[in-house]
Amino acid sequence: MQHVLVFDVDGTLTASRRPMDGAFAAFFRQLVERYPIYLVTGSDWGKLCEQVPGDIREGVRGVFCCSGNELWHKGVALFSMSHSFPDDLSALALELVNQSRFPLRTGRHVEPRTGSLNVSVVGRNAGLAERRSYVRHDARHHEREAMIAAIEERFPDYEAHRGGEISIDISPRGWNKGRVAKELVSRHPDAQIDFFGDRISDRGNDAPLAQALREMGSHHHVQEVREPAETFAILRSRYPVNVGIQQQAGVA
Ligand code: M1P
Repeated sequence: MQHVLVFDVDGTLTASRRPMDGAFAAFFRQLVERYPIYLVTGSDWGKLCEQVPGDIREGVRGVFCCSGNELWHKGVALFSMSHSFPDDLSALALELVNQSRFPLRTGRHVEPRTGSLNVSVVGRNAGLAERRSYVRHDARHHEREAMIAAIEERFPDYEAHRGGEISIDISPRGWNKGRVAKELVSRHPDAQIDFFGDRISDRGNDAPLAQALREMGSHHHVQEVREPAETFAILRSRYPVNVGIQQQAGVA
């Protein structure tokens, strides 16, 4: 059975908002030549380009951005599903940001994206140290969980998920990564889809895609990882792509 490999980006292929590791990228290039591969990120295309090398972006079959609300192929947007969010939803998001007892604000707290709103108390301009500090705060106070509950209670037609480390993604109910499953299955009806994500448990934004694939058939495989190094290790053991290269080079 053909395998189609599908990857979340932040936390799965790269550290949050960081470029892909060089050794991992070298291995991944070989994988791209052998398997149909898709990337599925909550981020937009611009941020994805800062993280994933150009030849990998060109080589994959598709990149779903903004939680599946955009599909890109070779640098061209094939579809884009926008939504106009109610002003009072954006106002509530800002109110929750302002109510937080976390002391730092770096700016860009409510970022509109195609079909989703990204909300972050520390702000999208946070550097690494500010990010780490917010991650500790959130782990201690479960702040994002409380924000998600407040948003979904007041706006039941919308859903919210923890984004990566410091934010939540809000979208109209059903406009989540789960919709990607249908598109993948219609493109590869007889394949086994192997999905790797770091935010599958606890209402993470990879959960809807994991759930949709599980519902579509037990032959699909969902793998939760803790970090890119774990993804790399699993891929190396499951898809030993450099065997052919070693053989070509005369290595026994
Ligand atoms: O792709 C995963 C997430 O990456 C970022 O998360 P954070 O800044 O919270 O670590 C955001 O772009 C988020 O929207 C996205 O889902």
